[in-house]
Amino acid sequence: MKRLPGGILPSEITPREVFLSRRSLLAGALAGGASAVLPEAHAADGSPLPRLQYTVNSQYSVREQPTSYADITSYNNFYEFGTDKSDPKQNAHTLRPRPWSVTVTGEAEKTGTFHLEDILRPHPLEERIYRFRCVEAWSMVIPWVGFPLADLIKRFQPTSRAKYVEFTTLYDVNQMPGERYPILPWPYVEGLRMDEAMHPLTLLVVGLYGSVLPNQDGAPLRLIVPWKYGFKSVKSIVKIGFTEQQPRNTWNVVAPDEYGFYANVNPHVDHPRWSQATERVIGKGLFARQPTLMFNGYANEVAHLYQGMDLRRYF
Ligand SMILES: Nc1nc2c(c(=O)[nH]1)N[C@H]1C(S)=C(S)[C@@H](COP(=O)(O)O)O[C@H]1N2
Ligand SMILES: [Mo]
Repeated sequence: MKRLPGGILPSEITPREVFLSRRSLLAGALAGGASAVLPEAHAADGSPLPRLQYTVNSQYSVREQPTSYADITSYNNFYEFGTDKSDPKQNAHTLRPRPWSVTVTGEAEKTGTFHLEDILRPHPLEERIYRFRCVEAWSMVIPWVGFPLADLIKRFQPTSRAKYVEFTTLYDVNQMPGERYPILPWPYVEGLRMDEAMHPLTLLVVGLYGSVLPNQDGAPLRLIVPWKYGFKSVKSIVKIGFTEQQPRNTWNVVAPDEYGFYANVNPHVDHPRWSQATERVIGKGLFARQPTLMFNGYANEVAHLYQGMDLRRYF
């Protein structure tokens, strides 16, 4: 999709009526910047997804041309809906992303179960265009809409014992039919070290291309850690836990020799079954490959987190 000057996509231009009604809806929030209130209607039936209010964060965005919306929403990994790239788009209509709640547990002053609205309300949304690199050696460039995970973590006041953050996907075989089969140990879980979770690049995402996330991309709330392989970016989160011990993470449990806890994008450490030196660029044809960058191109921002660590051992 073509970008207009100022980084505005043609699809972001809303009819005046829509803009005006949204304005009155969000009047309170607008004074202090747009707040993360998801529109009421959250379609799972293929009708257009509601637009979000957000500011464009160009400081944290790459300059590359984003992958098309069609590719981002039809070439997915979401094993709860099947193992083929085309399965999630076809099957994820059974997920009901509203109403939704998130349980916060563990080593924090404030814990409990919260409506998604209450989780999101204080957080202004930003659009950030990030590189996305899957461990299977393909990549995309994606305009996410979300807010820093760090801002959410601070609200729950983790204690000094909280060394890690664990994220859990919904476990409900009625909404996620793939969970009936032992493809992975369900529910899908992931984790970050606290300093990774607090890094300003780490996002909680609610939208894509300016609209509410489609189910196949992890509605209504998913993680994005742009310097790590895609499997760290857990989808449809229902639980956030603060832990003292390193959490288990699904792909490491399944194949510990192939997938580590850190999963930092690293062209110098190959997967046991394939090279990580280059990547296929989705949307540019089967043969368009480009070199993979250390920490997926975010080395200046994140390399200090791993100073002194042997990245071959902690892969
Ligand atoms: N719950 C859950 N989260 C998940 C996965 C999954 O199968 N289940 N797949 C992961 C993998 S391997 C990748 S590459 C990304 C894909 O995100 P996308 O489909 O939005 O591009 O989601 C990650 N998060
Ligand atoms: Mo992936």
